[in-house]
Amino acid sequence: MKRPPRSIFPSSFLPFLLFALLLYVACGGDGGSTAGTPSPAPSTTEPPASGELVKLVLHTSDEMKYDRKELKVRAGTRVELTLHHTGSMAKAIMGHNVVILKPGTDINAFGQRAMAAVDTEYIPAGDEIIAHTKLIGGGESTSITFNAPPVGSYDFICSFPGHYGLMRGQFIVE
Ligand SMILES: [Cu+2]
Repeated sequence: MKRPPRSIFPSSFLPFLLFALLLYVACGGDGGSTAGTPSPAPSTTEPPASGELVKLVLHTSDEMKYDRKELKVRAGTRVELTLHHTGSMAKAIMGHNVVILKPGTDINAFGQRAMAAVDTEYIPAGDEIIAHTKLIGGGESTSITFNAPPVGSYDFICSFPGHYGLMRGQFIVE
């Protein structure tokens, strides 16, 4: 009959051993990934609630205009909207975004409030917005993904100060 041998280490040795092991793992015992623990991919593109993913693209430049006046999707689709700014002017001078507004929104009133919302890059507080991209400058691109709203016609604008008069179009769901 064997009895387990009595530990040859003093009991205070065990915490030290665990600490050394942790240190080894933390320092990249697997061969040195410096990026830390792998993080999941950005969750901006959740799986569609229903229907297919439809990709829409808008281009802008150093002029105050979009290359399209109309965007069209079918009801029930998930929409990926990408905005490209092909100009070279800085965001603070010629920034652009896309803001899709609920039906019945007073664009002028919204645009005036947007102008004052400097801290949130011209996205005012309120409930008129269905979806919006972030504000970008020349050479940048940005995408958003959202579920198409119900059948209808929705205004979209650029909410950068002074742009909504020219930068606007219709987002149509049919
Ligand atoms: Cu703009």
